Amino acid sequence: MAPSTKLPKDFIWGFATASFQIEGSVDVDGRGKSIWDDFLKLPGKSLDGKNGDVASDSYRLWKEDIALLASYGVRSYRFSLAWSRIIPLGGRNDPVNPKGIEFYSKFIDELLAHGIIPFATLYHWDLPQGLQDRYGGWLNKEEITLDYQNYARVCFEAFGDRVKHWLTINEPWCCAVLGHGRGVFAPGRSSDRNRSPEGDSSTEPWIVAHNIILAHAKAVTVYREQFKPTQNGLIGITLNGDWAMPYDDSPENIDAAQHALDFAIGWYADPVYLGFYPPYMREVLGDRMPDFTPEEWSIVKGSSDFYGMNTYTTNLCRAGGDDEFQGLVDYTFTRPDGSQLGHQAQSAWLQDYPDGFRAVRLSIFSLSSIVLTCVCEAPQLPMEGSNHCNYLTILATVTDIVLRYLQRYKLPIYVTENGFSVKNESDVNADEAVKDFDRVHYFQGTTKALLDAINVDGVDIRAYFPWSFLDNLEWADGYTTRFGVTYVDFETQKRYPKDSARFLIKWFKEREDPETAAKWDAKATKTVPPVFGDRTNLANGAASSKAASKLGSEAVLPATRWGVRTTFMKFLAALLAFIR
Ligand code: GBH
Repeated sequence: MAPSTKLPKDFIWGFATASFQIEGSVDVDGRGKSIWDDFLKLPGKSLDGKNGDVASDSYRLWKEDIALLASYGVRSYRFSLAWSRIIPLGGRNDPVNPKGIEFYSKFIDELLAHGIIPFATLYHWDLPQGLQDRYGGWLNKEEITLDYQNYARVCFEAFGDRVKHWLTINEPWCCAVLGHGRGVFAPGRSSDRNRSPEGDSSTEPWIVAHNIILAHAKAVTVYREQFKPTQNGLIGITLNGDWAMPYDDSPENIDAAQHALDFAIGWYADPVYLGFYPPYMREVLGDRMPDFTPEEWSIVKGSSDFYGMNTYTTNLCRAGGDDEFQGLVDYTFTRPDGSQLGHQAQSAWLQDYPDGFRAVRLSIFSLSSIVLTCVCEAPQLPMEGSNHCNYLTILATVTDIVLRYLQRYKLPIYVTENGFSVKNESDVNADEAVKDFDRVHYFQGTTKALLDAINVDGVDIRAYFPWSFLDNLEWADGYTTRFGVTYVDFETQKRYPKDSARFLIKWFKEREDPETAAKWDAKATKTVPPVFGDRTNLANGAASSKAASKLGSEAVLPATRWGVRTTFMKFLAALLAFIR
């Protein structure tokens, strides 16, 4: 029997963002500073010299943004709460800011009114500056774990009656390595004295990661003990994890791929899901690698209800090099024969590589079987240009392998980020940028892999959130790099849906389980017309007529929230499909 082409019951999809990348309005309504506010204003810290003072202006445009999301027909929205709006100085004895609570509270209400499930991240890198100044932020285990736990408690209390999906920490690897090792992200600490007057890259990243894991576990403990019995939500951490493929089939490079995964994913996932640090990390780091006490392990192990996964690309791994943050493994996108692994994004670390995914169909508890298959198959495939789509049908994508690899943690997977930055997208105007072919191509590959992982390989995946809903502040890249499925003109703050938005919306609408769709449609008390399908302009009137008509003429999407007539049409369509 052919595998199903539908998504499972209750599958959640939507788009993702993070507070500091989109909100702006940094000094209104009592917000305290975060470590990113001043960091980006230091010379040389952001690529274009710009900062987060305005960003995508979403703190002001929140209602329009939710209307736009609703017009896209999403089922969920992944956003993050700004700690320093809620507790401006950050600490457990510092005052809570009623205006911060009020903002996110009405934000959540508005999402729910549109039938959109709020998927809230507590921490997406914007630590209150107050805590950095007071005691060194994530470096101070006693203080930060209690302050984070308190902040989490305040959020559960204020929003937990309505938020049923919590992410504790986004990508702790980045806070540890980029913030305290390479020094390219706030707070910018590093041994490199050209970069930072203080910091120790050989010790701090391991300490920071350790403290983040414990803080996460403490927040989860509070949730499970004090809130879950009445609020009944899910809570977990979300980790970045790109696939690691051996450069060739030499034994040392096959080991190198596993070592890369140990340092990128296992560093966090092994403690949280399995209750130990990867032995290879101890081997490399010796006593620089911290350990938990038995009591700490007892709350760390099992401290996530699901596997939260952010994934973007694949790295070819070669043993050697001195980069400890990559497990003493060299990364490259250039194959032994000189060809590129995939299509290059604007971001140097990102290539679109949609073929690793389906190379192995077996269950994935043994890494070597996977990588061997990849290595054997991948180099013979045509890699560039129009052939891409052909081999998509032969082998799907990298994410698929990652998805199956993560089954070793034996929990449902929520894909909380996945996306692509189109090269030079910031150099063209809105009319050009919305034709984001490379991003569409990327999502063609990853969505196919997603579906195959679910329906062919039987991986339990419950959600998918492309990054990002809007073009936004791409951290140290400033505004030079765009990941949005919606173009933002940063001069006017107008929003223009890109072709990738259209592709994804249509893709998900066509594959949603009809009962699930009907159930969620019924929850909306407010509706807006779909942005694609009837040529209606966006809620804020921002779509260029050109972009809107281009999109409208090609993609007529069912107006799923428009009641009985639509339901009947859908029923007819399903019946026809069945007869055929
Ligand atoms: C995500 O990180 C973030 O959660 C999100 O905020 C961000 O906007 C989005 O991706 C796009 O970047 O500096 O060469 O050592 C993505 C995962 C992991 C990708 C670290 C960049 C840097 C490698 N990131 N990686 S390097």
